[in-house]
Amino acid sequence: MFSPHSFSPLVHLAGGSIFSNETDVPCPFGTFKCPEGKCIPQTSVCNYQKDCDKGEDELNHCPPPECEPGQISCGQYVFNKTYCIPPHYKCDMTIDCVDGTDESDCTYRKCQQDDIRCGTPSLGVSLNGRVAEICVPKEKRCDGYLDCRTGKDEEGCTGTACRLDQFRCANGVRCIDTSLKCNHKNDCGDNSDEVGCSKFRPCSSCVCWRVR
Ligand SMILES: [Ca+2]
Ligand SMILES: [Ca+2]
Ligand SMILES: [Ca+2]
Repeated sequence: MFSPHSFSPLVHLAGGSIFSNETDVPCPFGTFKCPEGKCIPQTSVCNYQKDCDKGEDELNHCPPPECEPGQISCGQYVFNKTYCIPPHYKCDMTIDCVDGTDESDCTYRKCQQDDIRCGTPSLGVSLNGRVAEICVPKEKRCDGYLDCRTGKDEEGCTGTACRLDQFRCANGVRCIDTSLKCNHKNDCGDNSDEVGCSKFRPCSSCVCWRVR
């Protein structure tokens, strides 16, 4: 005879839910069984979100996510750990990638006497037995861009300090995403993001207009 358990998933299905918290019942076709017994849709496996209680749906050889344009990827993908980083996080003496590949194969700048000293990175990299410090050329002081992750080079300067992967508007008020540069829209407010751009926008399926 049937045990009450064998009916359980069907009862749940009839109720409009595929979730079952019983560990000894199979999950309906097309679903994934979490160790705690929960059945989750197959589409929730490797969707970069934890659906099983302990995230087992993301731990079974999921492919790494695609990084946003302009970002670079770490060597190893581990769920819930940093995998995509902006390029300037490479070789900045702070370990960002779970496998540390952003700080491998680096030639660090030797600090010059008149350099700006950024301070010891939060995750200090030991070079030749001493904790190294990142230094940036003095020209980077108050140029509106955060060359030091500590922000030391922009301390006490006027205007907004932008990340290195952003565009800084000429009026110094705003930092915008670089994708907004030359998009024929005045995102800065002073139009500086549209200065020096090509007069013609690239042709796709649209009609090309000459922009005066
Ligand atoms: Ca780094
Ligand atoms: Ca700077
Ligand atoms: Ca724009």
